Amino acid sequence: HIDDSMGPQMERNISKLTSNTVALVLAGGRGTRLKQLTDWRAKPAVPFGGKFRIIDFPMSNCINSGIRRISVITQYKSHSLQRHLQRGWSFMSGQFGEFVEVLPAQQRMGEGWYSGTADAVYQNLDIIRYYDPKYVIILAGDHIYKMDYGKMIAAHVAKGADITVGCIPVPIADARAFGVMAIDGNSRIVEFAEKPKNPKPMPADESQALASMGIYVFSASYLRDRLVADAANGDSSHDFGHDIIPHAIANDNAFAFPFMAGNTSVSGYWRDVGTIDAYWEANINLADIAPDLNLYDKNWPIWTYQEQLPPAKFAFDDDDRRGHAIDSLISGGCLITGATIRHSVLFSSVRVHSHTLVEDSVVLPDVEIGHNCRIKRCVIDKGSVVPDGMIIGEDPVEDARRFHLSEGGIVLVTPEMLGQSLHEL
Ligand code: ADQ
Ligand code: ADP
Repeated sequence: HIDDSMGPQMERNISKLTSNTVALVLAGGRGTRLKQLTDWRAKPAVPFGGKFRIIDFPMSNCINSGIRRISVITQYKSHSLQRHLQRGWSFMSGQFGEFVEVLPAQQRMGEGWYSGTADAVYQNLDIIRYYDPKYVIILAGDHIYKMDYGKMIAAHVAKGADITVGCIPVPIADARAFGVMAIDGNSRIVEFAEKPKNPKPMPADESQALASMGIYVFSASYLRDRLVADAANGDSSHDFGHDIIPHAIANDNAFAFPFMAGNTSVSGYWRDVGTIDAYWEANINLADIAPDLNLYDKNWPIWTYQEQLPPAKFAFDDDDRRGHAIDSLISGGCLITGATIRHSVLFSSVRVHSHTLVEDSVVLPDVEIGHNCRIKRCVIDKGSVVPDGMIIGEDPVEDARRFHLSEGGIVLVTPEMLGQSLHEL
């Protein structure tokens, strides 16, 4: 039984476990449902919350949980991700055996790229073996949440598990996007279906299904044995959700670890910001009066790389019109002159000119919005220059013609759509 009241002995025990753990952050997937936001970057590198990138959340969870050996497995369009990790996450010197390192697909075993999530780990088994951890925690680089992994590893050990899968209830309507499980009274996983057409509801609540969060604690020797066997299996797709977990449930000790208040530092907040609508919603929620995710918790800091920038500035324009923002997150280096910002998130170094209104919008770094614009319910990608007088978010037909209009009516604007070519050769 894992006691939630962390006594000194419990804390010592957990820190022994976390120091014996290596974290592997899977950060190679494209995240196609984020549309043009992932044309030039991997999903874990997508900016989030004014000054972070998505991957900062699982990485910070590791550091805050006492896991100080972190390997990030990259593949798809990893340049900005690698640059971010290099600039922001190289503070662990290696002196005490602590590190953050990047493991790109490099054909260590065989001649291919990573063909699935399990293959991505298999191809790095020799490196993991060299570090010789007792436990390996496998994380997705693309979820927003705050979680103490130490408690999950402690539960794994207490149950005598081979694999422990983090899980969370999700609305049944969303469950088809996940691995869905059923557990017994002892949290043993008794059923698992990867992205089922008809997800099984939870016994206690028919409106919800118990979803895999895609995070796994493995005993290292078990992981090695299973991945070697899986690699030799020509019928396998070499994926954790499709192959490794179903096998473990049928043959070995697989347990679930529920993510909820008590073992998290925020009550059960977990978002897969996989679509433009979910991305917009999760960012805009931070500008609400009582956001679901607390970024101001000094006990659980989210670490990131930040450029040295001057403070955000709000200034009058030449007509004496006040530049101001309400219910908004305004990051360093922003300059708001004679414009109104309402219920929005402005990332670093955004420039908004006079007589302009920005409302319910997420504006990524280094965007310039001209004079006399009206910008509503938009996500504006990094480096965009919105010309004077542009109106976005009022006419869906026009928005869909010029930009990307999401199902939920959010307009995604990128430099390319504005006729800029940042990525020309
Ligand atoms: P998916 O959401 O489909 O399902 P998947 O595409 O397998 O997730 O990617 C998981 C993670 O691995 C992501 O962070 C992704 O970036 C990374 N990744 C994907 N392919 C990779 C590759 N070739 N090399 C390196 N990294 C790669 C999984 C589980 C479900 C679970 C959900 C929770 O299979 O059971 O419910 O995650 O989101
Ligand atoms: P707008 O085009 O929106 O009318 P301006 O470019 O005329 O805005 O700038 C108005 C005010 O904003 C300036 O008088 C100044 O106070 C402030 N400002 C503009 N640019 C800078 C800058 N680079 N650094 C600091 N403050 C600036």
